[in-house]
Amino acid sequence: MRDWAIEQFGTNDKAVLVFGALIVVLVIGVGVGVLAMRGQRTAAYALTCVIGLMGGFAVLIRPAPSLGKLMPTIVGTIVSIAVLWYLAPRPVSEADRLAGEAEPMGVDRRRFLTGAIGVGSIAVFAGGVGRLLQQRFEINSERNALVLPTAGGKAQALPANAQLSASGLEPFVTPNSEFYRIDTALVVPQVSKNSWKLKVHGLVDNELEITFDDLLARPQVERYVTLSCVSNKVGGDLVGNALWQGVLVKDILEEAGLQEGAEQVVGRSVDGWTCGSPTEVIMDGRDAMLAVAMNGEPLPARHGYPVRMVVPGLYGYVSATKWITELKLTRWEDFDAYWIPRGWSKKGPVKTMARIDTPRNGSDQMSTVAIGGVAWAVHRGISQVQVRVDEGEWRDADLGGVPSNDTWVQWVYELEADPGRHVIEARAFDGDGVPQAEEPAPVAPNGAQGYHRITIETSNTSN
Ligand SMILES: Nc1nc2c(c(=O)[nH]1)N[C@H]1C(S)=C(S)[C@@H](COP(=O)(O)O)O[C@H]1N2
Ligand SMILES: [Mo]
Repeated sequence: MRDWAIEQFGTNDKAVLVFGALIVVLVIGVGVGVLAMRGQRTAAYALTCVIGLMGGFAVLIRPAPSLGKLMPTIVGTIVSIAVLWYLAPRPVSEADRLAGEAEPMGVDRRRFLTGAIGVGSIAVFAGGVGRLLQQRFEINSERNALVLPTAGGKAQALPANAQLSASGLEPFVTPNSEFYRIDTALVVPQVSKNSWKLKVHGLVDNELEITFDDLLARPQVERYVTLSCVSNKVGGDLVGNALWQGVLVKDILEEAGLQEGAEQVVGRSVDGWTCGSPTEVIMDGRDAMLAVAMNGEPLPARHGYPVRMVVPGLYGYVSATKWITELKLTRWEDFDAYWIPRGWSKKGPVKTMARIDTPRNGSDQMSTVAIGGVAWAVHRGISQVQVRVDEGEWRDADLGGVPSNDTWVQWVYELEADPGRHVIEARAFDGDGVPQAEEPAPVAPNGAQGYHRITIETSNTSN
């Protein structure tokens, strides 16, 4: 069902899930009400309690359950029972019946109506106050006030030709507001830098506990890194490129001292989500970092404020822990991170991929038109992008500049085609000259592959 929902709703899956849950609660509420009106009060109470218990159970099987997290369910169930007790019609007493109280239903109905309006108003008021209170816990004001130290060393230069001029290309640096978001959090965690701590433990010589101020006091680097999701389909948009600032994970692990068998670096977030990266990848000299800034600002809450991990060359699900609070060193066999038992590979190196961004699939174009897009093989770099028309010869595209092998590259190919329908395909070669895989594969278990292909209709006159 989860796979179907993600397929249908894509990144709107959370909104659909919340809306669906509200509908289900509403339907159950109507059911409880109908039971109560029919005089089956015991059944109505029982159903309310069962729903409460199911809610409590759902909280308990989440990572890091606590009394605080159980509270909304407990309070909600108690309030539901109280409202039910208050609104449900009382059985007419024998005495009243004998005394000939003529319209028990009429009386009940009036009582029910005023009662329901009263309860409804209180509910709306309480909900409004709750929302206002919730804003007090939002981290935006803290984040807006935060001034980060500038990264030491040389800022990485962006070549002037990183951004090519063809129309329809995405910006080389993805603005934060447009950066894709993928995570399992229904509500964006609000983590204050003041309470934030990173625990480094497991197979290390010295356990570390690092506060946000400790982290900021360490040497910082600033690097452009392209981040992509293993769930990105061929041609998909779950990929973005940003300038990240942070502390190298390698420095921290060296200080902690790696022990024999520390093969996997498990990142854990405040909401219990986990992922595992190969220690050798983190330590091999690439800019794997604990990032505090994204495109010159503190991390946006939805992208992991106050600290997240970014590892060039690994898909997000095995490296990019947002709201990170823990790094644990383990053996591969000793721990499976969140997505592993759900059918995804333990290791997730980013696959080489070319994407066509312009023109749009299915569009009408002039016979002379610029085909363009991006290609990435994060950390291996891109050496070549080629385009072919109607399965003809592969032709080299022109590549833009890059600050390093850790980012995508823009490419453009000037097409001159006869009028008619054309299939355009692109493929990329990584820095070692290895072409991207041709054989299509779905996103699970370790990333989609195959050529991105579009169809356009060209003519000699513009329309
Ligand atoms: N805490 C947490 N971090 C997470 C995830 C998550 O579900 N929870 N998802 C990961 C996945 S699958 C990806 S692709 C990246 C996406 O990062 P972004 O939302 O900043 O683009 O975050 C990673 N970090
Ligand atoms: Mo992902």
